[in-house]
Amino acid sequence: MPRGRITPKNDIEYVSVLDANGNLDEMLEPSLEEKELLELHRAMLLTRRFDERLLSLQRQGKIGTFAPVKGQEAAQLGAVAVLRQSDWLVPAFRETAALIWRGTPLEGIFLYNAGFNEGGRIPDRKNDLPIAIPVASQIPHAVGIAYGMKYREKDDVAMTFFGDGATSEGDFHEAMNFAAVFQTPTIFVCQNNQWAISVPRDRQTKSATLAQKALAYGMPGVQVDGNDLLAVYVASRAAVDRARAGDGPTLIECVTYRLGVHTTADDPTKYREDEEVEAWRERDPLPRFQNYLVQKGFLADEDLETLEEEVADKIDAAWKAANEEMAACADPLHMFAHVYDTLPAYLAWQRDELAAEIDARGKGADE
Ligand SMILES: Cc1ncc(C[n+]2csc(CCOP(=O)(O)OP(=O)(O)O)c2C)c(N)n1
Repeated sequence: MPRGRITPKNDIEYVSVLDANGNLDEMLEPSLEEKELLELHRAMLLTRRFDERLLSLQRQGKIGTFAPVKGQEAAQLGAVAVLRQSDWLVPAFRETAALIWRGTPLEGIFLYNAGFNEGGRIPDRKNDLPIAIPVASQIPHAVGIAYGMKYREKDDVAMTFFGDGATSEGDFHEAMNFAAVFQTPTIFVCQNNQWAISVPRDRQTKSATLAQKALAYGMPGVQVDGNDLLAVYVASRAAVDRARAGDGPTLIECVTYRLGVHTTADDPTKYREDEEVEAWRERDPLPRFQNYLVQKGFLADEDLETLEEEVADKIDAAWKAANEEMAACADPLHMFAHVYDTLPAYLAWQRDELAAEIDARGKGADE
């Protein structure tokens, strides 16, 4: 009986292109045009300011709870930047940057967070799934869609996003297993932002990396600096090219950090140290990418001022449009409008009951 060692063939690659100050490793720089880089920067700035506005509106009681994206913009934008419009985006609940890049209108995101179903509407001809709240539930959906793409002999891919906490859920493991066995064109983007609400990464897994979980299932895993948009882009480009070529799924671990609250319902000062947050703040993806663009000669201070104004105007206009739509949907009966094509009898009954109640109260007020 032999007793030896089995040495798995694969290992984990680590990719970083920009250092903490935005200095470039020229050997690894992806070939992106100035225009594309500036579009990505615009989306990053817009997302940052939009996220800040959402937080301010939530604190004023004008929208409900939401999950801020601050700090994770590069991890999302670097990944979705390689998608075609016909590819599929399968988000969780923190993917504001990805949604904005894919063309979800800001007013829709405002509406959704203000509790209006209308905000969850996916724009026509966009292959994006709605926001998924149950942790990891979206991951099998992405694999199913990718399987469908393969079955139909299309070369579209499905990209899904999730956090470090999601890798402890059964859905993650079942999805990874199925994807590898059936070589589905799925890109798994794990945003390891170090915390699952108050559970730190070292209570989530004993693995040295999250990327290495891919190896157990028989697919490539890569770890990247998730605060470096170019590193995420390089890894995602390779993963998407592989998937389109019929070579199956990839797991990308973006090492990043949630700079703000988990959602507006928690207080992170109760469970994490200020020093940790400060250390990560120095690696903020936004100034880092801006430094890179300045060094390339693509961005000057005046450009930034103009862009800040343009972004602020866009957000103001979207909030105005969202308010108009909210006013148009203010009738409580509106909640029955888009749930079903044909309302089931029990809901039609509830709607009629509510209408009668409103009518009766209205009459009461007149008396
Ligand atoms: C199945 C399920 N369990 C618990 C929750 C409550 N919950 C919401 S977010 C969250 C933590 C998620 O952490 P992670 O996957 O790392 O993503 P992050 O929030 O850090 O982006 C939990 C436990 C939920 N939404 N769904």
